[in-house]
Order: sequence, then C-alpha cells, then structure tokens
Amino acid sequence: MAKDEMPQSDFRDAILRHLTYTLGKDPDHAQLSDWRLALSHAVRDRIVDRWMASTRATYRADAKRVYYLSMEFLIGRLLQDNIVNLRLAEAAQAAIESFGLANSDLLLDEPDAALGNGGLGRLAACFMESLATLGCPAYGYGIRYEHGLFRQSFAEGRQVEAPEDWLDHPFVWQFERPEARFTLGFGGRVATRDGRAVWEPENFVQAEAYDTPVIGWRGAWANTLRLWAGRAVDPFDLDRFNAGDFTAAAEAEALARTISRVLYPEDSTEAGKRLRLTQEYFFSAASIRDILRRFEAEHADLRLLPRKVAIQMNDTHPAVAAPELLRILHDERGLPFDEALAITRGCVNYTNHTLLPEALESWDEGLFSDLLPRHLQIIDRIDAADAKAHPDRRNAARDHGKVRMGELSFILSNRVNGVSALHTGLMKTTVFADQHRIWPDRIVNETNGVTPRRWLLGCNPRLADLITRSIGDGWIGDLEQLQALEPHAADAGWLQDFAAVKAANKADLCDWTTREHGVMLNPDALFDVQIKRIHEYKRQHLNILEAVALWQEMRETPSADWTARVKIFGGKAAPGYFFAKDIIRLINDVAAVINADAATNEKLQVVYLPNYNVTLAERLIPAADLSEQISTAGKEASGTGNMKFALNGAPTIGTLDGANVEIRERVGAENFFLFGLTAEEAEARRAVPDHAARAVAGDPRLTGAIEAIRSGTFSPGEPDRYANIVENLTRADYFLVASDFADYWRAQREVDFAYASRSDWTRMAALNVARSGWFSSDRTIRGYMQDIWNAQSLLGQA
Ligand code: DL6
Repeated sequence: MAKDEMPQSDFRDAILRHLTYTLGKDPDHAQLSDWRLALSHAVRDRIVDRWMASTRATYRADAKRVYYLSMEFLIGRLLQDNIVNLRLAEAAQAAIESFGLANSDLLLDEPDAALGNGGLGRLAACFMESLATLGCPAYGYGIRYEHGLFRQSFAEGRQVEAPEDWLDHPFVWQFERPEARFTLGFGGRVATRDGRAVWEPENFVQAEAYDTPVIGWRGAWANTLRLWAGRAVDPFDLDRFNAGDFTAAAEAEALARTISRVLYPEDSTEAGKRLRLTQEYFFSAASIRDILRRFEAEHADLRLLPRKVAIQMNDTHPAVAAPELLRILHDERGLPFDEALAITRGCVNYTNHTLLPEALESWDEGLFSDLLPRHLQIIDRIDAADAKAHPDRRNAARDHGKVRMGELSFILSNRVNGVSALHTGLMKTTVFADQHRIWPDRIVNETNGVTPRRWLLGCNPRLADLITRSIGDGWIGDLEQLQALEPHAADAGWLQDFAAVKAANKADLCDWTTREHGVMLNPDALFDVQIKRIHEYKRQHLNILEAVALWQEMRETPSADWTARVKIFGGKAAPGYFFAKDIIRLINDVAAVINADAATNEKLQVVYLPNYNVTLAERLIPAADLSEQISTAGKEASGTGNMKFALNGAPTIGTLDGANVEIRERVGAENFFLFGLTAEEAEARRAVPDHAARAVAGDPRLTGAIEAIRSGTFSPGEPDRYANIVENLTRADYFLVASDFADYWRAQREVDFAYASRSDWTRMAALNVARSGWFSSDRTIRGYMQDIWNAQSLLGQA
C-alpha cells in the first residue's frame, strides 16, 4: 500500500482536538458519530491547505478553468475517499483503533450522499475526482438537494419510497458561503428600452453557495464542488407575522427552499414540470453569474472568455446556461448578438447521455416562456439565424410548440460528445443526424471511465494490496499499468492468491447479508450481480426470466451437474415508472418461491438487496463473479458499472451495447460472454411483425417461464398480478427480451461451464483486471481536456 504521509501521533492528537474543541465532546462520552465527525474534521484540515494552494496557483497562472454543470453529483460517502487520496489510511486506522473503535464502523457511519439517480451522477463524481487528480483547475456546479434519491425498502415485494435525509446529520465537508449569493429572476415580461430588450422578472429567489473541496490522488491538487441552495430574497415578512398569519410570514422562504428540496421531483404534473425547469434555470443561472464574476474580477475584455472558461453541460439539464450566458453578454454587457453568440459557443460544450426519446428533454413553450420569456426570444433568434445560414436544416430548437433542449444544446455548443464509441456513432446517425450533417466536426467521443481510487483501491483493499505487492503502486495514478499483471495471470500460485481475494470478499458479503438482511448466501456459488436503475431497456426482466427457466430445468433434471448460482439484484425504479415497479415486485416474488424450494435452493438463490446506492455498490462489486450488462443493444449509452465490475475481476455477460463493446475489445472476446442482437439487428427485428410472439413460441424454455408467471406460480391467488409484463413480453416487447432470450440462455450455460473449471475462470477474471486500465476516468478527463476544453494541468504548481 501507499505509505501514509503523516505521523500517527499527530493525527491522533488532531482527532482528539476536534472532538474536544470543534464538537465540544468529552472523549469519555463521545458517540460513534462524534468520533467520525472528529476524524472527518482532522482529515478536512489536511485538505484545506492544498485546496487554497490550488486556487492560488490557478489565479497565479491565469489558467483556463473548467466548469462542470450537472444536476447530479452522486458522491456517496466522502470520508474514506479523502483518507485514501491523502494517503492517511494507515494513520487513520491506527488512530481510530487506539481509541478502541473499529475503522470500518466509523467509515460506515457517514451518510451516503445520494445526490443523483445513477450513471450520469456517479460519472460526475468520478470526473470531479479525476479533475483534481490531474490538476485541472475545475469547479463542479450543482444543487444542494436537502433530500437526495429516495430510500427504498420492500413491502410484500413492492418498492416503498421514503425521503432520504443526508442533511439531518452535519455534513463536515461543506463550507457555507453566505456571502456568495445571487438573486435570480423568473417570469415577468420583456420590455424594450432604447431599442434594447430588457427582461423584467416578476419573481426572485436567491442561490446560496456551499463549497465542498475535492482532493485528488496523493493530495496534490484540490478543486471545488459548489452546490446551490434556494433562499428567499426576503425570508420573513414581519408585518404578516404581526398580523397573526404566521404561515404566510414564512411562505417566501418555504417556496425558495422548495427549489433545492428534492432531487428529480416527480414531473408528471404541471407543477412538477415547472419545478424541474425552475431547478434547471436556478442552478445554471447562478453558476453562469459566478463564472462571469470570477472572470471579470481578472479580465476586462469579454472576448477572452473562451480562452479562460470551458463550460461542460452534463446532459441537457443545464442547457439554459447557454442562452443565459448569451443573454447576459448581449442584454446586460451590451455585446452585439452575433459576438455574444460566438463567445457563448466558444465556451459551452454538451455531453449527451441517452438516445432514449423519452429522456430527451423538451419543454412546453407556454411553460418555458412563462418562466423564461427573454430566453425564448433569444432561442428564436438563434433558430432564425441558423435557418438562414442552413436553409436545408430540419431541426430547430423551438419546434411544434416545444423547446427542445438537445437541439438547443447542440446549436450552442463548441463540442458535443457521446460517452462510448457506439453511442457517439449512433448520435451521428440518429438523434443528431441533421446537426451532424451541418456541423460534421462538432461531435466527438469520450468513452466514460471510473476513478480507480474509489472503485478499486478504496472499495477492494484486498485486491488493491495484491496488485500493489505484484506490480508496485503506480497503477493507482496510472491505471494502464495494470497491464503488468498479465504475466502473473499465467502463474498458478498468483492466481490462487487472486482467487483467495475474491473468496474473502464474497465471505464478507455473506456475513453482511446474514447480519443486515437475515439472508444466508452460499459462498461457493457463482455470484451473478445486476445492479443499476430498474428500466425496461436494462432488462432486469430478461435476467429474472432466465432464473425462472433455470429453476424449472433444475427441477426437471435435478441430477444434472448444475453450477450453483446466487443471482443478486439491486436498483431503484423511478416512483412513477409502474412497469419498472412491477419488475421489482416480480423479482421479489420469484425470489421468495425459488429460495423456499428445498429441491433447488442449494444450487439457485435469488436475492434483491434494497436501497441500492454507492455504498452498496462498493460492497457488491468486489464480491461479484459475473457482471450482468444485458441492455438491448443501442439503448445503454455507455454504462460505468460494467467498467467497475471488470476492474474488480468479474467478467461480463453482455450485449454489444454502450461501452460493453470497448470492454470486450480490451479484455478479449474469450474473456467476455457475449449474446444478443446487435443494435442494427435489433432495429431490423422490431420491424418484423409479431417478433415477440414468434420468439416466445419458438422457445419452450421461455414459454414455460412466461407461463409460470402468467399462471400465478409466483403470485398465488393473484395470477393477473403480472399481466402487464406477460402482455408486453408476448405482444409488444420493444426491448426484445423474447428475441434475445435463447441466446442469453446459451451464454449463461457457457458461464456455468466456465465457472466449473475454476482455475480457468480465475485466469479470465484476472485478465479482466489486467486489461481494464483504459477505463480510468483519468483517461476520460485527459480526453476532455485535450479534445473539448483545451485545458492544461497545473499539477506541481500548487
Ligand atoms: O454517461 C453516464 C451514464 C451512462 O453510462 C449510461 O449508459 C446512461 O444511461 C446514463 N444516462 C443517463 C440519462 N440521463 N439523462 N438525461 O443517466 O449516463
């Protein structure tokens, strides 16, 4: 392991000092959370100096800054990350243990900050860490939600949602910045004065900044994650209070706080949509003001902006940032429109994370103009200029009564990127084909990556240790060095050590599921894991159908030499996505029946672990044998879970979708279980009439599995419970579950066969690790710095 930088006694003293003087607690009476907070303060102290030094170095160098605008930063717990990156792991552990406490208890006491839904938000968190590791001066801008992604539990197999409450506990890492506030307007009208448009908003709120430092590997550089909270301009109406209307007196504050109250408010209602667009403008506009304030403190000439500022819009959620910047440059700073447009375009870039039509944002123009009337005028003017320059253009930003954020983002960006090679290619031929024809150089690819500090060194210390003992610790900052493991993967003794690491991780997981959930898992079984948001395109229902078919076949031929399997699921469904919620319930119902079957349960178990979050991923991924990446080809933009599993020695069973394609190319086709239609074949299959019914009729296993669900085997007394799923699979099946089932079954049996030959399996798993170095988010960020931002590293200058 990397050696700690700090003498242990100093660290111990620092913790005690914080416990006493920052928290006011007597060590004799301190609770676990007090110790955790004291430790966090001691760690934070080590970050702050480096943070300030990094900021000073950026000012000194007058460097270009990167601004990453994202509605989501799925940061999870930060204490361990910070300890790891500061190389304080040993000092911290020794200090904690000297107080008679267990290291892991303390680390796990920290709430998991779930400020995101899934891949997009977790990517943003990995990017922040890699930006700091690479010494790229950067700010993340987002929203400080009081309630992150809901907490999930199950009642009779159904998903139950409860509010998440990370801010009920002190969040040590943040610094409140009451002085950093911006007043933002909404609604109103656009007047004309002296021939110029002037927006006169009707309502106002304030955005208040909270800063969290993000430290990179070895603590050489630190950047800022700045999250905005909603505050009222006049928080308290004393006249109303004195008149006895106490609720109304605090109404403005309550309304302003609503903006940053919850992550992704349910937006099936008009009010929900309005709140969502308000959130988007709120954080985008506050961030743009902050960016301009910082720039103008040092520069008088706004034309320099593209040389000093790169703004990355993480999907279209911050898309209003672009017209907002243009508006300020033109309306408020007085630049000619074309110049303001060119400057905006020189600064702004857009990452697309999905091609699913329902996920591509568009706003009703009535709602948009109600909240942002001036922005709609600006969008119209951009559209008009575009139409003149490109008369054959088909896709306007405002079209058929909608403001289309993908088109808007594309038009206003310098670079537009996809997140895997396949996805970027599909952007060019499908959703953005028209724009690509007009601006053929604008779309670039930056395949996603994950930070190895959290997703290997932090979450899998046993494997990290084995790697470091084998090839040194250079891999932590340069993941491609994992290639040096290849010769070890041919050494039987080393492979035994590798297998022992996996076995120990699995044993830990078994202990935990027994302790926390009363579920005893067979540690000798293959741990087959699918963890991600629940969505039809991710096809958790394909996985559970295979479990049903396998169970039926095991019952029919109990004497066959079945490879024992534990199928593990984790993931949340959007509260309003009823089909996904049916899938969750089906998995739980199937699990209950299969796990209770004494004839098969030594060979097959199905477990759905509730409340999947970053912490649970950190627990499951190191213990996984098999990574399920089974989306319908063409639908998963990239995936990042797929990279984490491969990096932790779990080969993939997967389709040629998203970054699976690149994973397979790198780890080798022989170390990847491929199945299913390609994106092109999938498109063609959808055009075949009755493709679903035909696929079901042609496969007795699938017919049997669907029939079991249809007849109520898993929902006794209520056979109709899954009528929707059955109907979908046999008639519509847009996501081609039935069409891919037979090939999935085949690939799963290949997995069984391969796992039975354990030394070959271990070698395959080790080669997955050795060949996954390219999937570091450091590589991805280097790509953005070079291809998109033209930003330089200041490492060594802080
Ligand atoms: O790029 C991060 C992540 C990809 O790995 C996933 O494949 C993709 O589904 C996800 N996209 C979203 C879409 N959200 N919106 N808008 O989360 O992005």
